[in-house]
Amino acid sequence: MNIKEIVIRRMKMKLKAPFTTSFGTMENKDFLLLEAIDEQGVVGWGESVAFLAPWYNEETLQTNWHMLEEFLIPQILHQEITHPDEVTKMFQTIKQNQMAKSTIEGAIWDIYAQKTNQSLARALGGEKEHIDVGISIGIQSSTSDLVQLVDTYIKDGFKRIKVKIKPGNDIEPLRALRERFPDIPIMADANSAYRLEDIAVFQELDKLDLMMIEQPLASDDIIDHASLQKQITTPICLDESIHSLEDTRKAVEIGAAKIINIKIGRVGGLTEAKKIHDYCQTKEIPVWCGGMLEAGVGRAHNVALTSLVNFTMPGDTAGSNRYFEKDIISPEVVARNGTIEVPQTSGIGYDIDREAVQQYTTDYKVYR
Ligand code: OSB
Ligand code: MG
Repeated sequence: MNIKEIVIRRMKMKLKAPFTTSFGTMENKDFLLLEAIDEQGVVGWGESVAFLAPWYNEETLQTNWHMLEEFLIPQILHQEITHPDEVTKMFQTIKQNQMAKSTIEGAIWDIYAQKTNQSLARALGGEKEHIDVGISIGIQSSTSDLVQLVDTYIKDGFKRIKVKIKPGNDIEPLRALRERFPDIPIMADANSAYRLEDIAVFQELDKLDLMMIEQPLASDDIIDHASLQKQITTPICLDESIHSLEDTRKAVEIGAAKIINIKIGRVGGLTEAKKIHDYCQTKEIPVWCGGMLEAGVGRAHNVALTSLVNFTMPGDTAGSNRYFEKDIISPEVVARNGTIEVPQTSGIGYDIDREAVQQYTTDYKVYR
């Protein structure tokens, strides 16, 4: 393929409910949507998972646009590409900025799957026809609200419940949940809000038979994660710390994580995500697919990736209707009884709803 045109759109979609993490509350999902068109008119889509503000990692919607416009798009336009794995190599001289890189790489994978007449899932080597999904719940204003919400999600069939925690809002809500739901898989995600000195909190959480604790400590401190893991039996799962296969290898080798959350954007794209999956499989480290409150395109990529066999734990990618009144794909991603069907049609397997895309677009630019 040879990409002759790329369109970047800035999107704004209202979330059905505000989402609160240890860093703050999001009311809208603001993101970049990328459309790439090749010389034969085949169209591929990519979605940036960078947020408006750099609270999750250092990338933002604007830094992604800057990187795409100044460095990444010029490397891709009018170049012959035979396989999406080549994109990682084309970006090799550009440091970091994984989410920006992943935005283009995802679109190239979509085009590649279409041109080879297969679903994105199959193109990646995925075999599963259904994937299990859990749900990630933001911090609630009261424990009784949380318990009630979890009750409805369990009735919806979600395969595990993830709860966001922050200092002062951790042991009490988790203990209440465990008392009310003794047998369901529950986990906590701290989004880096703690330090090793907070060990007392983790020793209490360790008594609640949690499935895992996700990213308790700073993103750049896998050494402290290894110390923490030695002191608790609940598995630690790393999210923000993992940007590459190399990060994964080091974390696993020093015992900083027993489970890895793979996010396509955070690791620079599907090619690297697949490498991490394969490595973890050889080390018998389970992986699951994290979420970034994606709209339809990012959600479709997550579904395809999760069809790989070592995604043995339920991911965070719920159906479109958990997040938005109306998504930008048709049909929307549907979770029924905690499972999503992996589409078998060519490419990402969902059509783009161009009317919806236009409705949510607040700015755009075309590159040729
Ligand atoms: O840490 O996994 C996270 C949402 C935004 C930013 C970071 C995270 C999350 C979630 C929600 O946990 C995942 C989802 O439902 O898409
Ligand atoms: Mg997380």
